Amino acid sequence: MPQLLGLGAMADLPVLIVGDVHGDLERLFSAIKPYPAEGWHTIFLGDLVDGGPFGVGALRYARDRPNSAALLGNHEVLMWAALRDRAERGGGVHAWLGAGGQPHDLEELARDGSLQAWLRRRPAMLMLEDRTLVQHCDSDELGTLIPQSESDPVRAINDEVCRLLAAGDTEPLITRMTSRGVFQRQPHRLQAWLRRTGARRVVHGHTPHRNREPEIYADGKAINFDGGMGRWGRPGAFRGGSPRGSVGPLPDQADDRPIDR
Ligand SMILES: [Mn+2]
Repeated sequence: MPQLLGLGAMADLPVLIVGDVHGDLERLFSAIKPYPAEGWHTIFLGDLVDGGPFGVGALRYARDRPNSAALLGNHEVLMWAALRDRAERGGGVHAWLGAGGQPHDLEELARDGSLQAWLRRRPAMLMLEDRTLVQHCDSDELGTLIPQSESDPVRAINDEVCRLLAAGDTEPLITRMTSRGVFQRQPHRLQAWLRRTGARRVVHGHTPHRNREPEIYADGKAINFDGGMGRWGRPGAFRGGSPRGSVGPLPDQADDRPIDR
């Protein structure tokens, strides 16, 4: 059963993955209802905000749900840039509004210092005990933030993302996290990414699929949990998809071959 490295008691629980919510708290609640918090280790894939009306509510839910971890999505970074530029209504605000940002959510985040402190410490990726790598984007581009020689790329990327967020330097993150479809289009980059991180497979959100179950591809080496669940979503994106395409247990890994390094 897939488990998260180094989480003590939580490691005994099966893993529940929650893909992009985009402010649709109502659909999130109905999709997650069959999975009580005490029975699951829940991992939110990011993009909880923007599109729908309850982005900050979704952030607070992910923060407060027991036995949970929440990853950073590109929309959380866009919102972080909007918060930085809020006083002068600068470029970060315009970019975020264009991506579906909800002004009332920004006001709510601006009033909540402890939520801000939580948000800027979100990891970009996590490695589970079964060597499943969990991240928001279906791309390897965050890897360019750190040297190729780095021995623990997941930790180094998370450290660098944390440093950039604290410094308000969001552009390097936004450009890299907007990238999508890389693993689907360029399987050799997926292979190289798995080799570099020491992962057997990657679980991601970010690019809506239209299946009624999470989309398994590349011979099981990648699983997409963004089923376009949010009814509002990102402007122009597929929306209102099957909640079961976005929320469900992490499948056990059929393939137990050694890591191909
Ligand atoms: Mn995204």
